[in-house]
Amino acid sequence: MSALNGKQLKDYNDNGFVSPVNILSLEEAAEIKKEIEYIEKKWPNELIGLGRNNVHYISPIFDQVCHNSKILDAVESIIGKDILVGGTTLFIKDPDKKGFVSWHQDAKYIGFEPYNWVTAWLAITDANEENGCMRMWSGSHKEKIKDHKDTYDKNNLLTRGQTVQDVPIEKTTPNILKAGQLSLHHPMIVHGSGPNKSNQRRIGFVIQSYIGANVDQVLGKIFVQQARGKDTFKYHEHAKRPIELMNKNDMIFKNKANEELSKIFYKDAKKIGKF
Ligand SMILES: O=C(O)CCC(=O)C(=O)O
Repeated sequence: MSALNGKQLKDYNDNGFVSPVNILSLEEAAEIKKEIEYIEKKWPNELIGLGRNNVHYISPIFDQVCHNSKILDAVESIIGKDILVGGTTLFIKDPDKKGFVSWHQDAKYIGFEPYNWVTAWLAITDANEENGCMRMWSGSHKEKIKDHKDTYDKNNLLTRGQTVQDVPIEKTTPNILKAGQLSLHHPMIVHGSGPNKSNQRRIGFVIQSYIGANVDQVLGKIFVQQARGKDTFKYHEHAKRPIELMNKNDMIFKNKANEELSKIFYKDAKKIGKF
C-alpha cells in the first residue's frame, strides 16, 4: 500500500494539496513522454485543442497511469475506496509559447458534486518555477467558491480563461515536481501557473479528476472508468479501457466524450474557446 501517511494527509487537509508523491521512475515518465511525441508525430491533430482531453481512452499507456495502484492508494486515502476515473487532461507548455494557467478553483467549473473528488497532477517532465509549475494558494480551499472572470486570454490554457482576481502571490507556493512525481489537489484550492521560460517542454498529465462513486456530474454528462471498489451509485455511463493505441472505435469514443465535456466547460459561457 502507498496510502498517504499522517503528515501527507495533514498537508492535504491544512493546505489543500499534497506534493510530491513518488509514483513513476524517470524511465517510466520518459516512456509516457515518448508516447505523447509518437502520437503528435503520427496524428498531429489528436492532442491539440479539445483533443488534449481524455487521451486515456485511446492510449493503453495513459490508461495504465489512471489505474496505477500507487496513485490509487494515495487517492483512496482522500476519497475512499470506491474510485472512478472522471476524465483526464494533458497540460503541455511548449517553451516557445506563452501558455499560462490563470488562478482558478476547479470546483467552479467542473460540475462534480459533492466534493468527494481530487485532482491528480502527474509530472511527465520536471515541473519547476522556470518552466511554469503550478502555484497553490495554501488554505484557500477552506474558503468559498470565488468569483471568476472569463477573460478568454489567447495564451490562457484554461477553456474560458476563468480567473480569480487579487490572489496574494506571497501566500502561494510553487508545486515543484520531478518527472514521475504526483501532486493531489482539492477541488476548492486556488491555483494557477505561469509561462514556460525554459527551453524544454513542461508536461503534466492530469487525472481531472478521480471521483468517489457518490459524485454526480451536475452540469452535463461524463463517462467514467472503475478504478477501484464498486460503483454503487451508478450515476455515470462506464467507458471501456483501450487495448491498443488509436483504435478507431476508441478515437470515436474519445471525441464523443470530449464533445460532452465541452458542453460542461462552456455551460452558460459567452463564447467557445480553443480547448
Ligand atoms: O498544468 C497546469 O499548469 C495547471 C493545471 C491545473 O490547473 C489543474 O490541474 O487543475
